Amino acid sequence: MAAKTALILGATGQDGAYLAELLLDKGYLVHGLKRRSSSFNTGRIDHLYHDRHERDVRFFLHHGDMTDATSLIRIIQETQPDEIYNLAAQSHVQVSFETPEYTANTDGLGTLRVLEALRILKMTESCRFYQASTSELFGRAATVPQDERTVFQPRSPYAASKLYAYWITVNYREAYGVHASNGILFNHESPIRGETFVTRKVSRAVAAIQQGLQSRLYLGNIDAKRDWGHARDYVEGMWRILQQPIADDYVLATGETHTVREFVEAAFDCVGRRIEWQGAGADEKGYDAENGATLIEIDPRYFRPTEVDILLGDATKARLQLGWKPRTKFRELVSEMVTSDLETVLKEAGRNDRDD
Ligand code: NDP
Ligand code: GDR
Repeated sequence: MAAKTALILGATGQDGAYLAELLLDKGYLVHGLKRRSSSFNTGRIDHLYHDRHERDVRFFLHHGDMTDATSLIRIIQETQPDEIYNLAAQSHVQVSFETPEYTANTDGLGTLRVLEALRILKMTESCRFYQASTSELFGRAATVPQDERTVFQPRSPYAASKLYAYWITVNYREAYGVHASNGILFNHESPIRGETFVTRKVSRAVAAIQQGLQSRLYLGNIDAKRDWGHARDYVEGMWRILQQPIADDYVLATGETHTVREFVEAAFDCVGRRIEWQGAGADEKGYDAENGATLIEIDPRYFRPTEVDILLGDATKARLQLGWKPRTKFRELVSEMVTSDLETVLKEAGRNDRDD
């Protein structure tokens, strides 16, 4: 049987990198969309990339943008994928309050552009479509835990844009018979998570503080609760969703929730430091229990205009229908991230020494 062809939109991001690796392992031909940037943006996938002139090359990158329908139509036409994974997005919730129109254009209309390209190219039957939907859709949901039946109450321009993308995916499934599915994924992290998401910000800071390169970590709302899993486990779920005979929508989650505060404590614990907290609200501080040094301060700049207080997912449907379950436990995730950042910080410090 001929190898399947996949197109990953957002191939340069955290999930794109893990998914490309998974699909290449499964024998797929993988095409990825990357956008033009003034500096290199392929660091996460460079290890997968080989010169086109080498033999047996199965991973290709194409310049395009979710805001540019012409590029999307051209790339889909040229690559003729069996499966499209739409992971491309302005994915930072706080940034979406500052760039709401761009976020809507990329995350919301971008999804429409891809689905419409399938119609224009008469590929509604030949190509399956995965949409990276999010637990942020639940927002201020009244019920905990959240599953596929929980009512959406988005709390940010990001979530509102993803709400449109969710429903347009459902609509193209119902109206045109596209095999189009939503994965409603709860937070998933890894050592290659973007540096401005809270988990990676914390793991990097712990490593830098441990090496004496940073003195403090400034955070926003440390009482927010998230259901954090590992990206490696979640891309496996994305693939399983597209292998189902009938398209459907699935929650992927660990079923455990932790506060940002607990993540911070667990991360410092990885380097043998215990945190004590004093004060409240914006005046709260975290101290090193041993020597009393202030390690964490609250900076209200990181408070969001509207916050999602608690996310906790129920992935029973995915477990029963996809046979999917997350493998990585919270503590293992934190430890893997801190260990990786300790190595990175040491390498960077070594490079700087050489520059001196
Ligand atoms: P990242 O932010 O790491 O990656 C996003 C990807 O989208 C990057 O490749 C980025 O390119 C690309 N991108 C951004 N804007 C555009 C654009 N205008 N045109 C083309 N490409 C663009 O996100 P993750 O990998 O963490 O998440 C993947 C998807 O899953 C996103 O849609 C996110 O919203 C969603 N999601 C993520 C969850 C998580 O916890 N990680 C949970 C639920 C949903 P570049 O590298 O150049 O920035
Ligand atoms: P989130 O992830 O908004 O859940 O979206 P993020 O890590 O940005 O925030 C998680 C929680 O931590 C609180 N927080 C801080 N957040 C950041 N970024 N920086 C801080 O300094 C800080 N201090 C506290 C936040 O207020 C929030 O409550 C992620 C993204 O990957 C989305 O694309 C995805 O859809 C959802 O997860 C599920």
